[in-house]
Amino acid sequence: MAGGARGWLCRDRMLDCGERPLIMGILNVTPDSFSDGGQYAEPEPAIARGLAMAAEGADIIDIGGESTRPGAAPVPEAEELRRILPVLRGLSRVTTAALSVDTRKAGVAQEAIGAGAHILNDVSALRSDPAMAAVARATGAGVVLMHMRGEPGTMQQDPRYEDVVAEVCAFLEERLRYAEAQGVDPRTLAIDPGIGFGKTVEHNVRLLAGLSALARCGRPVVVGVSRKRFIGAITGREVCDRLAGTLAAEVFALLGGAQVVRVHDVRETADAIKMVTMLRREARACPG
Ligand code: HH2
Repeated sequence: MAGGARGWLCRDRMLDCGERPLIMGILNVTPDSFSDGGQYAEPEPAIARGLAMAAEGADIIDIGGESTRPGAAPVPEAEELRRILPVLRGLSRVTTAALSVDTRKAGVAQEAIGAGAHILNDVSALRSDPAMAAVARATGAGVVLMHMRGEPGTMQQDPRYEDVVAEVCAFLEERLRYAEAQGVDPRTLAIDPGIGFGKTVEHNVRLLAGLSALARCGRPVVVGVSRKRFIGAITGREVCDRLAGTLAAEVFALLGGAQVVRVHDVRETADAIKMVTMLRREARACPG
């Protein structure tokens, strides 16, 4: 909303993130995700949930077969594929929403694209698997490069930064340079500060307050705050009761320059975006 990239190339589609922010609906087909773990572990309810999110206004459905919550255990490639492929295949037949796969494994990414995925959402920013950049280059898939300090198993053990905004920016700039050096089309790249990934409550708040620094990188900024722990810490609410805190943080992020929000609650986010887009347009047309 505050400048930034206007388009995001994801294989054969150019997603328009200049007019209004895009909604990335979360579909975790895992038994153990922190918020929706176990709800969509079977293909049928998962496909139904993906379709429902698209009908509610999701532009992108982000399918994850491995939880990255703090302390999560790694999942073998075959198991991750078993979880996500039927859902990707099923959804690609029935929805026009872009499909994203939340994975750090090049083998999973390659198969996922064969099954219809358009976007590789890599929380390790192409660091976990050296073959990931080649998959991105060869397929032209959209890529989310996310900042994470450490690994999900240990990342919340005393994370420290001198200047969290500057350090996250420098990391993402380096990852953009790396991807381009590997031959990945820069138009396919998006960046994400990785809210909750190796960060304290204060770090998350500072990053959201300083988001415009990321938007200056010139690529779409993706932000995922949905129901996360820092919202619980600030509001005193349990995971199932963090919608109001989530929406406030999302709207704040959008006004600060985020162009894609990764959310569980698509319907409510779509309403919030309609309101904020309208008000923002009016404020630009008639400042003061
Ligand atoms: N957060 C989670 C997972 N993937 N990807 C991006 N790009 N940005 C995020 O902030 C992000 C992400 C963690 O949330 P969730 O998927 O709801 O939980 P889990 O990792 O337990 O499956």
